[in-house]
Amino acid sequence: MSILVNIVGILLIVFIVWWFWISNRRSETRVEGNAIDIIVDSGVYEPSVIRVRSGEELTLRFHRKDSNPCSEKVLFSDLDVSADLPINTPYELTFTPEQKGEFEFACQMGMYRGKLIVE
Ligand SMILES: [Cu+2]
Repeated sequence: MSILVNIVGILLIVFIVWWFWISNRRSETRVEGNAIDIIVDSGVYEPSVIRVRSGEELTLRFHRKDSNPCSEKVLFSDLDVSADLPINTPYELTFTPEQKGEFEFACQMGMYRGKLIVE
């Protein structure tokens, strides 16, 4: 019985690692031009890891399809940028990331998570 519990526990860990690391890594995108479309649906930003150049104006075009109020806000807490996303209407968030580094962004409760990599 305890072996079964261990196996379930290990499978759960594998799933969590896959969900938060591998599946996220797969949706990494480098911005071509100065704008990128981001789908907000089913608990994930797609893409969730976005590479951009520092000092260039950047437009993130959010397409929110999730009616859950949790997905309404997007917060870049380290960059002092935030927005309220309407449902089924593209929302353009434009700013210029000046500082190089990795900046997490998330919904208000941190269920949706993404990362902006400024190079
Ligand atoms: Cu949330």
